Amino acid sequence: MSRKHIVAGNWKMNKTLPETQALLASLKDKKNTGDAHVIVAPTAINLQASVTMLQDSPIQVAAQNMHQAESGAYTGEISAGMIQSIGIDTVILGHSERRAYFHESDELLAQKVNTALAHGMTVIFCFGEELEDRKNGKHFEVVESQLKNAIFHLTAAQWSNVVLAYEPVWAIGTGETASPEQAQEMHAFIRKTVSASYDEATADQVSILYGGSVKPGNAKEIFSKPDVDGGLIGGAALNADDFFAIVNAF
Ligand code: G2H
Repeated sequence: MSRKHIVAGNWKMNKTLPETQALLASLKDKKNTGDAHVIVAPTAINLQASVTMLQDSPIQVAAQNMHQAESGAYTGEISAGMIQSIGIDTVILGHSERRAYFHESDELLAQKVNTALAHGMTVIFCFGEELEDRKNGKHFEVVESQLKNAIFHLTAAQWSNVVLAYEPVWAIGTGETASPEQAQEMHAFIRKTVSASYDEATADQVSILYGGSVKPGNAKEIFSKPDVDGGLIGGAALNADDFFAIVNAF
């Protein structure tokens, strides 16, 4: 299987401009010894400077969010066209922090996904169950409904611009990590669900990343699982040594 391995750093609301430049300078010096495609997602205000700094680097820049509308009276928001106009064509959508703190529903996310794909952008689509769901044995059901409500309206062809990121909410920034077996079990379920709604070829080509307290110490084992194609990294992406230890776990 020749699915792309991806390690993406979601910097969240961290790093001022000087701090962003310092971290990017350190990242540029690191050697990628494996085959992972590396992405960083700094905060919106630092995207342009990041693109400029990474011009001669294979490290790609992504946005953490965008609005579903083309333009207009949406104070504080950024559009797909604005992101693309500075040379970025990848956006993270549906992160659990956006869902929890900014009330982003599956329906809204479906609109954002549509806008991004209409622009030819690649979407890293995040989803995952909460602790209560897992305790109640509803984790598969919740994940399936998040996928069905937000992205299963896409055509099979559109899936070539979709990357999935399974992030169990109970493992985000908590130090708790899904075990490699739990990650594999869910990733295999996700792939089976995509296959059932589309076809095997679509399911086989989509990269499914795991996110939630991935660290240098646990990345290799998680990434060794057959349906785990990479990681979406939060806290550990804020340090160049830690991030590249994870990148080089492939
Ligand atoms: C999950 C992850 C990055 P962390 O949010 O998206 O963050 O690695 O800090 O759990």
